Amino acid sequence: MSVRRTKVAIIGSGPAGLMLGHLLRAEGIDCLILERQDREYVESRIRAGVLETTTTDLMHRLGIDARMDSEGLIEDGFNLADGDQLVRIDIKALTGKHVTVYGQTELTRDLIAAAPERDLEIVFQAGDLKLHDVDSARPSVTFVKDGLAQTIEADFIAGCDGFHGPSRRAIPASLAREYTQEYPFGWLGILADVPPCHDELIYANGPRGFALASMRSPTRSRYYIQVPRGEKLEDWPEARLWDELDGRFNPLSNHGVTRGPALEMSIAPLRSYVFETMRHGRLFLAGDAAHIVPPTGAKGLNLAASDIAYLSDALIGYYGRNDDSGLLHYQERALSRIWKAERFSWTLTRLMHSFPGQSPFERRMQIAELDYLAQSMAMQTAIAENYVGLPL
Ligand code: RFL
Ligand code: PHB
Repeated sequence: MSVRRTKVAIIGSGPAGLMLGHLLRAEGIDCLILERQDREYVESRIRAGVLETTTTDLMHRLGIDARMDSEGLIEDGFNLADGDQLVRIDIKALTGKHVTVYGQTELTRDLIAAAPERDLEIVFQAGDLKLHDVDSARPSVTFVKDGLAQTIEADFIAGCDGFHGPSRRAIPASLAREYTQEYPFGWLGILADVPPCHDELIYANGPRGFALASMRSPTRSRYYIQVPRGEKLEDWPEARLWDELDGRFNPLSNHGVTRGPALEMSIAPLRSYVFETMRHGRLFLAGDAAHIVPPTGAKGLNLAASDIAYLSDALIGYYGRNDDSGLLHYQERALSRIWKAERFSWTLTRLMHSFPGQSPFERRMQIAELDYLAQSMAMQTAIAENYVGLPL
């Protein structure tokens, strides 16, 4: 058994863990990242696509921004549709801000590639990871790497291990409160090297349910459609999905849907979830480890980034100025932003999806809300300011 010591042991090399590791190393604070998967797996996961300025600002602060700045697409607006009418939300005019389309996959690759030159150690394939004594002054993490049992003793543990990781479970249930909302559908996504059907994102709520036209670049498209919960990928040959996307987006888009072979297809369930508390002793949770939003508001990765903005400030204050106020207020600051993002994602999910058993009256309510939105600058502004991200 080998034993090492560090200041902050970070569990998980998703965006939350990687950003935290880089921010701490930039201040000379000892830390390391323990990741269950191998590097190739982490670098090929297809997930989020839309970054708020809170997230791009962090990447700029780190100076890991060259590819994001050259390849990211600045989006000044996006569209909501109720079947046959596009309502453009002019986020630039309404908020003075924009969002950036740059895949989580690319952001993760950039953060991993920059790790060696910045002396940030990432241990991939750290198996059977366990947290110990998190509410004591000497917390530790054990794991197995290449058949060898290892212990990391740390001042603090950052649980950045996503929804299924072990960190959240290291907090006794009696000290926490869980809030959950499951939705009766998931999103079936497809990534393909074909030009996007429209220059900006379209979120559509048609008679056949929700669909999203998104992109990764001028030559790479990302589409999603709503499918019932429990639907199997085998039920969706590519041609069936393209037929469905044609039907949804050809009438709405500038360029029409171009078909191409799938680089990836997957189904993700939709849920809202918040775990209160985000701190137990010397363990701090951040990102999907503590909360999940349905992807409708494009908030998951961005919330992980804002948690890390608060948590890194707190740790830097602790080590740099012997000031523990940031650590004491971490959860309160993070949760205030999280709940507002939960509210926005839930509202947009309810507005834009077909719910099984939805009454004709409820459908008319959705249409009326989209119709009202089309005419109301006040409502468009409220949507735009949430979409670009509320201030930290
Ligand atoms: P992650 O990315 O899940 O990373 C957690 C890491 O922890 C590792 N891990 C462990 N490591 C060691 N030991 C263990 N026992 C471990 N268990 C787990 C995992 O392998 C992994 O590497 O969490 P993080 O860093 O908090 O980041 C959160 C984001 O990934 C997530 O919120 C977003 O992807 C959500 N999301 C979107 N967010 C946006 O902001 N904008 C979007 O447009 C957007 N679109 C999406 C999305 C998520 C989707 N899916 C598939 C859930 C679209 C989709 C389809
Ligand atoms: C994506 O491009 O993957 C994407 C975009 C917007 C969302 C969710 C996902 O709201």
